[in-house]
Amino acid sequence: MSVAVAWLGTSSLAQEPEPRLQQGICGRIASGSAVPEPQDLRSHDGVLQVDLTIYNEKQPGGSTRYCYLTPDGIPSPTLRAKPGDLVILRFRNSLIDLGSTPAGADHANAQEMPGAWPICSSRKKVDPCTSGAMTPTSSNLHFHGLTVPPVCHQDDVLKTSIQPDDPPFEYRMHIPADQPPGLYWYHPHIHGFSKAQVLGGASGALIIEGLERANPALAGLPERVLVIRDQELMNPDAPPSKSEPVVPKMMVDSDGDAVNNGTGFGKPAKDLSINYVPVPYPDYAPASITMKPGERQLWRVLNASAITYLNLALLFRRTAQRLGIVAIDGVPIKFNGSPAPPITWVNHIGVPPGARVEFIVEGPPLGVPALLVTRTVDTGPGGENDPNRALATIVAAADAAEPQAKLSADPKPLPPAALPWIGNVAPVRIRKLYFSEKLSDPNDPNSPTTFYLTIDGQAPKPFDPASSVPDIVVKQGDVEDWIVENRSNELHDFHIHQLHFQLIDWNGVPVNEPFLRDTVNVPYNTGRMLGYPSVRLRMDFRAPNIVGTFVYHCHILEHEDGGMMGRIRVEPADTASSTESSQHASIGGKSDAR
Ligand SMILES: [Cu+2]
Repeated sequence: MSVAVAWLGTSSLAQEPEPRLQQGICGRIASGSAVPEPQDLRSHDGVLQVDLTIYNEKQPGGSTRYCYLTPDGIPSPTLRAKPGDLVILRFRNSLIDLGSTPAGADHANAQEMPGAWPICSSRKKVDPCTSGAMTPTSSNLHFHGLTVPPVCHQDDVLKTSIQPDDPPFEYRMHIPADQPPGLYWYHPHIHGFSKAQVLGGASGALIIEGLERANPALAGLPERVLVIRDQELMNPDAPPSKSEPVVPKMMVDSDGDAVNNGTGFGKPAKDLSINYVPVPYPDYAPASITMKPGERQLWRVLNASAITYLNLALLFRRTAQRLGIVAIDGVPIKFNGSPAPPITWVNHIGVPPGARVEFIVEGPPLGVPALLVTRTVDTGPGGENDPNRALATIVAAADAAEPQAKLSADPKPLPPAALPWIGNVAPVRIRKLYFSEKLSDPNDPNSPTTFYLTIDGQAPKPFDPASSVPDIVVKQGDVEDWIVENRSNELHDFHIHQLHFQLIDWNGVPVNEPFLRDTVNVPYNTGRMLGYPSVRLRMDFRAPNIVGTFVYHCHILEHEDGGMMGRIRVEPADTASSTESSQHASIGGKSDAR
């Protein structure tokens, strides 16, 4: 029995004495292990009550792990609520300043005695709602994808910051009654420190129940939550595996990460893990998942990586199998009047950092070797190396245990959509934004890079956390088209809080994507095109409870931390005007931008 028992929380395994502590407070599972399931915490009588504490811990190699634990020691539980439920999450920050703390310092006391919190009496108490503190030991929570108000104690990340000596901070929010059922997630969002905390492992899944109510074909299916995270390389100095072709000499970027070599092989910028089972470079010894032969399951996959793109495929004897996509970014593809089919069958699916995909898989027949892999992603000449790699072997066994959760066998249909399908709504306005990067020393390709997300026509400047001036003001109730360009030579990953959008055009060419996303790739600039690469997004500001100020940013978190973020204010529907982007304003969806 290994450390994996801490995950399962079943009574039959309770005799195992605190196995997680064998590896420290943010213990992980040995590579090659069975993929454990994060433990579910469900709402009862309309209320989901959770206590979560964030910890960190220095590793012998110098990297830092972060983790969320419940008082019972459950790591990064899957939070499960229904539309309309009340979520009460008491969050405690137990981060320690590892800059000034020797490696190996541990939190054993704080963890075992939840009442005994480190007290720093010299610091003046600051209201976490107005703190805005951005330090390595500050933290907060963002509920990625939820259409909840962007206010303190709900989903504000601009000012909300909880410090290690603060009392437990209560998040209290109602899941909207019309929140689409699907996979969402929670993670820290302190500007400047998001990458360190997420890369260190601070993330967890959040499921809004009822996907089978939107798609009756899912009724009764066993479901499996797979959280794929990236982390610092466990074997940074190892040469590539002998089974790999020879690749160009490894180059590093200004963050010290391996630069994309365009071959699909070579050292990755980061290792990946699947439900905290690492699959490290150079041999990528896969984790394992056991299923009944041929069994249909719903897999809910979250890319909780800080910087790593995924391109998932399921291979049986090296042949890609079909995956039945039913939801993207928490929203069923056939939902709220969208003209999508209820299931779209594909043989691979790209999942940028922050995105989710939910799909039907069929287990392999007995004796057939099967592998969940991520194929290489071309992140551009300035991007990180993201090679082909295995994630998990899929083993068929007649006596395989069922996953812990199963979709309802007898779902009640969801109420009909209250609003017209977004794809049928003409935008009232078109805005153009662009991603760009600048070397601090143009003559030194390894000098630090600054990252910008700019409104077209304005001068690029990194996100200013001290400002309270919104970059964009929109009116609740409106639908707008945003053209997001990429003027840099690496892929970026556009995300906006509080709402979803539909991808309308890709490089100026209409795409047939009758479903919603909250995170989308923006192709990189090769320098050999007439215009800049772009996406056109139909932005849905119709939900009444998104009034307030929040952010949009690149979800490659080192870019977000580096300034690639903007601030948007959604004003109540009855206010006078929103900011005009006059150069590009047009009515009725006719773009003058391309
Ligand atoms: Cu980016």
